[in-house]
Amino acid sequence: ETAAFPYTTQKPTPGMMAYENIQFQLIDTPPISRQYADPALLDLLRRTDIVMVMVDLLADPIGQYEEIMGILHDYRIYSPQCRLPENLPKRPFIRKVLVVVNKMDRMEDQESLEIFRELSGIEQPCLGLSAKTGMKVPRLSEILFSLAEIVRVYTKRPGKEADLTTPFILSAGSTLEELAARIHNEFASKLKYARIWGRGVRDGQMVQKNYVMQDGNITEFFI
Ligand SMILES: Nc1nc2c(ncn2[C@@H]2O[C@H](COP(=O)(O)OP(=O)(O)OP(=O)(O)O)[C@@H](O)[C@H]2O)c(=O)[nH]1
Ligand SMILES: [Mg+2]
Repeated sequence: ETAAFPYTTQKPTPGMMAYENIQFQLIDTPPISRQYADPALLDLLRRTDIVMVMVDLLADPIGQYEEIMGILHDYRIYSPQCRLPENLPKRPFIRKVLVVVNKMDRMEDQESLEIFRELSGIEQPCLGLSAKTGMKVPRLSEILFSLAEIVRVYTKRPGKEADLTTPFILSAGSTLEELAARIHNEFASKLKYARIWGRGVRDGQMVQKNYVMQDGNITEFFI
């Protein structure tokens, strides 16, 4: 739901964003500001994978960015790029932050975005887009995919085709053994080797349990 007046979004509202054959769950939230930052909402942010900070290019984006980051810091939510204060009373919540600068409707706005980047000294990943014209909106799902640090892998039976519509999602760096364990605990202990197709391997290359799965790999298990 959108409207020209503020406080349209009153409670966290989930939605999905497609990226190739997977979907990200996005949660649209009410705004936060120095006047009103709902502690329950900040608690939700502490538990998300990626915090997307939306700022409006046409309404003091640097002020908005600094205000939001300040509130996140008050709740001990820090992006991996931030230097942590030395005297934190409790453990910090390190959360990836993506800053999205919206309302880049015109070509000239590119320059304003550069000024925003320079003057804010922003260290987090930052994407300028226009929800209105759709400019750079497809880039958003690509950036979310790379920030998520996940790989999509597929399994097949010998002599059969893999089902490429329903990948297993693993965190980047996961091994063949971890994929096997995801399918069945017992499977991981019985696993002898696998054949792999896709990025970084010869077609049907034999690999061991410690092989690090790559995005798009197709796997045939041998037990
Ligand atoms: N020019 C322009 N206007 C936009 C763009 N995206 C959103 N808007 C307008 O900005 C206004 C606010 O949009 P919302 O989606 O309600 O913004 P919000 O931040 O969710 O606002 P609240 O839910 O009220 O906190 C609406 O009038 C939108 O039409 C854009 O890319 N360019
Ligand atoms: Mg809203």
